[in-house]
Amino acid sequence: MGTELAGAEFVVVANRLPVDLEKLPDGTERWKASPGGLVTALEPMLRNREGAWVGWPGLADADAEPFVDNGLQLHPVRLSAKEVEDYYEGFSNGTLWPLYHDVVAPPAFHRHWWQAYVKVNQRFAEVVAEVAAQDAVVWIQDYQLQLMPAMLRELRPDLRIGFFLHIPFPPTELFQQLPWRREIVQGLLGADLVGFHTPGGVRNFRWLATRFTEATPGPARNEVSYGDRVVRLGAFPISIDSGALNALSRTSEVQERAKQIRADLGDPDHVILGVDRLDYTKGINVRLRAFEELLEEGLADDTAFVQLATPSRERVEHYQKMRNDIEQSVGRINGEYARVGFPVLHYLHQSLPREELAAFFVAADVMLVTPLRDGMNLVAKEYVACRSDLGGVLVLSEFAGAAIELKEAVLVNPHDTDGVKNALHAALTMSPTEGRRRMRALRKQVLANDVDKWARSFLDALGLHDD
Ligand code: GDG
Repeated sequence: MGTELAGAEFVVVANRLPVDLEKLPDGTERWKASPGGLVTALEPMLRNREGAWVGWPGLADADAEPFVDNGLQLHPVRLSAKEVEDYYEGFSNGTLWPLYHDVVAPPAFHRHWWQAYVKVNQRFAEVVAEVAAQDAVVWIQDYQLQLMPAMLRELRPDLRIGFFLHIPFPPTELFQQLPWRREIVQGLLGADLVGFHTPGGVRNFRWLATRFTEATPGPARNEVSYGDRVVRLGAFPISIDSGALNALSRTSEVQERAKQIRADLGDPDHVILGVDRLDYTKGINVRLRAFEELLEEGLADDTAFVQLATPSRERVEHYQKMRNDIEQSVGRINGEYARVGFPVLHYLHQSLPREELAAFFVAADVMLVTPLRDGMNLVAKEYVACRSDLGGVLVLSEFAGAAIELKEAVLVNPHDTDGVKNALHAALTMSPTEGRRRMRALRKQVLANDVDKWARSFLDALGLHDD
C-alpha cells in the first residue's frame, strides 16, 4: 500500500467504495475487498491514470483516512448512523428505488430523508472537489448521487462530469410524483453526459428536463441545451466480464461442482434456478407461483427449483415483509409437494462465492429471471456466459433492460401468471436443438459486449480516451 495522494486525473464516485470497512469483535477495524463488476471494469483505467475512487466504506460513524491501494486512491466519505438511515435506507432505498422501479412497492416521501440526501450529496461533491486534479474526468454512479453533478460543477467548473444511472429512469408520470423532481433533474443536468441502460430512460429524462427546467432539445438528437452548456444523453447497456466468467465456468472444478450439485439435488430430470438479491423488484414470488401451478397440474414432476436469494437491505421495511411472504410460499410449496429428503424447492438466503454461483449456472436447465422491473439484470447475462455447452434455457422478463439485447431468451410478462407458467413449461420441454440455437445467439451477444466495452463507450462519449 502506498501513501501518496496526488490530484487524480480520473475519479469514480459511487455510494460505496470497492472495499468495505469491517469492525472486528475486538473493536478494531480492517479493510476487506468487495469486488464487483464495476471495479473490475474500471480498475485498469483507474490505475493507469492516477485514479481515485470516492465512496462510503459501508460502516457508519467511521473516521477512515484516505489511502492508496495498488495505485488506486481510495477516499472514504463519512456517514453518520442517522445519515445512513435517512439518506441511504430512507431517500435512496425507501423513496427513489421503488419510485424508479414503476412503484411496484409504494415509495415513501419524507422531507427529513430528502434533507439528508441533499446534505450527503453535497459532502460527496466537496470530497471530489478536493481530490480531482485540474480538468479531471469524474464519473458519478447511480441514484444515490443524482444531485452531485450540479453541486460538483458549482464547486469545480473545470471538471468533465459523467453520470450513469444503474436503475431504470421511470416513466414521466411516475417521476412527477416526486416532490423534489425539479431539483433531481437540475442535479443530473450538471453533468456533461448522463447515461442510462436503455433508450427509454433517455427519452423519459429528456422530456422531463425540458418540462421542469429551462433546458431545450438539441442541437443533436441525444442532447439538450442547458444554460450555456450542452448536456449529452445516451443509452449504454452495462454488461459483465463475460470472458472471465466463461473461462471460470469451463474449469474442471466448476464443472465437477455442477455435477455434484445435481447429484445433491437427487439427480432430478430438470433443475430450475433463480439468483437474485432478495428484492421485491426481482419478481421471486411470480416465479414461485408459476412453479407451484405447474406442480399442481402435474407438469413439473422430478423437477428441483433452487432459489438463491442474497440478503439485502434488511433494515428497510418493504424488504422485511417481502422476505416473510417468500419464505411462507417456500414453506407452503414444499409442505404440499416435497417428499422426506426431497424438497421440490431449495431456498438459500445466503451469499455464495463466485465459483459456487458459476457451478449453479452450469447445473441449471432453466434460469428464471422474472423482475417486475430491472435496470439491466446481470444475472441473465452471467447465466449465458456460463453456458459454453450451449445447454440451458433462459426465461427473461420483458421488464428487464437485458431483454432489449437478449432477444433469443424466452421472454415473459411477469404480471401474467399464465404467461410465466407457459414459458416455464416451454423452457422445460424445449428441444435441445432449439435450446442450442437460442443459447448460441445469446452467447454471441454477451461475449461480444462485455463490461469493458461498456465502460469504454461511456468514457469515449465523455471524452476520456484510453491510451
Ligand atoms: C443494479 C440494477 C443492474 C447475486 N447473488 C450473489 C452474487 N450476486 C451477484 C450477481 C450479479 C449481481 O450480484 C446482481 O446484479 P443484478 O444486475 O442482477 O442486480 P442489482 O444488484 O439489482 O443491480 C440492475 C445492475 O445494478 C448493474 O447496473 O443490472 O438492473 O438493479 O452480478 O451475480 N454474487 C455472488 N454471490 C451471491 O450469492 N458472488
